[in-house]
Amino acid sequence: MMKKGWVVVATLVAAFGTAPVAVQAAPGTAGTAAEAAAPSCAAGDLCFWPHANYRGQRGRVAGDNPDWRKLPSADCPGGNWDDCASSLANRGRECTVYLYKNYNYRGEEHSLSRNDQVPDIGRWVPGFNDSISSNRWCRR
Ligand SMILES: [Ca+2]
Repeated sequence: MMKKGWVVVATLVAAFGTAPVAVQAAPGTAGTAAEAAAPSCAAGDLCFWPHANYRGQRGRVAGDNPDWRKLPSADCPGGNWDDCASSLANRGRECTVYLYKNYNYRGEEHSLSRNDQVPDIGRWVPGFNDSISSNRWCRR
């Protein structure tokens, strides 16, 4: 067994002399990209922004909201969050959040898992940018 083990090590060194560099580089690159895109959003909240890449004045909710017209925002064209969100982050404590194109949890629906985020809704789901009008948490 000992002899076989030495043979394996020798083969690995010979065949993969540059492998350790590649193995180290891959996780480092992924970590850097994730950190650069990390949005600022408090625990327990669903956060959203009027522009892609978490830009503009951040909005937040912690519960279900059947009508985003009731969520004011000076940074949205209509003065409220209806049809305004372009990026999202789910920092809820329990579950997935469901997002709806229309009021009262109707119309096109898309879900965002807990601790997940979307830097650009238009790239995430074409046609869903600037269209969210209600949200609720967990599947019921
Ligand atoms: Ca809408």
